[in-house]
Amino acid sequence: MAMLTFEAKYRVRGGTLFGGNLFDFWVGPFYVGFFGVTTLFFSLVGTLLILYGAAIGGTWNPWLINIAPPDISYGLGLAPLREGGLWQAITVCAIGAFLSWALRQAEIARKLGMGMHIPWAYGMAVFAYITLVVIRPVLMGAWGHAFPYGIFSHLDWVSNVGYQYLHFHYNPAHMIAVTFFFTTTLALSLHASLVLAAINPKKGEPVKTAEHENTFYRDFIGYSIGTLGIHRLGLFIALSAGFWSAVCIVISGPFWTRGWPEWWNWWLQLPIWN
Ligand code: UQ1
Repeated sequence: MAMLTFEAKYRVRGGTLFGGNLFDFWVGPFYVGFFGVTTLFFSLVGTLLILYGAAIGGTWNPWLINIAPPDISYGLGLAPLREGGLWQAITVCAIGAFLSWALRQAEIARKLGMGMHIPWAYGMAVFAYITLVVIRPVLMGAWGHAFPYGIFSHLDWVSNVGYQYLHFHYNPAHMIAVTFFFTTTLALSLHASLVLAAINPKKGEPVKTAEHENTFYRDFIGYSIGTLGIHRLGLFIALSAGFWSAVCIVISGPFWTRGWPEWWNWWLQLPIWN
């Protein structure tokens, strides 16, 4: 369908989540909507605050720019701008922008009569971020437990927090998360290669369809999950990766304070060894 016919059919007013007709229009290719305006607002303010933080931070080296959360001594209170208050304001802007973006996805999906899979998928990443900068710090009683905004500084934070629990790879939820991450890359590479193989036959051969895709996997492993199924599986394992990442960090501190290798002592303490 030519783009213009396409637009006449799908660029229709109504079905907004919030704001009625007020922001129910497009600017160039982009739908605006109430949440488009709030996304723009929070991203602009947040970006300017980051630039201000960089300007007073002593370096413009992009690797080293660092905007740190308040010291632990501030607890869950507000800190002065230069002592973590900037980090707090930037976090408010980030969460405002991320939630606005998810709601904009939901609004567009609703206008088009689609499912809510995209906002839920994106929302899982937002949930993991909020777990790191809000849920865990609140459970531990200080904003200072959140990670700093900076390329090297956040890597140092990850390394330091990992060593605080001696060997983070022994965290069972981390194990599950990592397994889901790797399985996601495996599934995506299997799926992408299968689709490309089907639609790129030898010169002169007809393009193959889903029947060939199913037959390949039935010949190969005796089972094909199907063209819809592979996307359900993909979404499930990708969301699971994000979910278990959030779990693995939120249990570290609030629910387990010793080294993660020690957690496995439950195995040695099973009564069956007596
Ligand atoms: C698959 O069975 C399938 O259905 C035809 C796909 O859709 C095109 C796929 O991409 C893949 C990878 C499979 C095989 C996957 C499993 C879990 C058996």
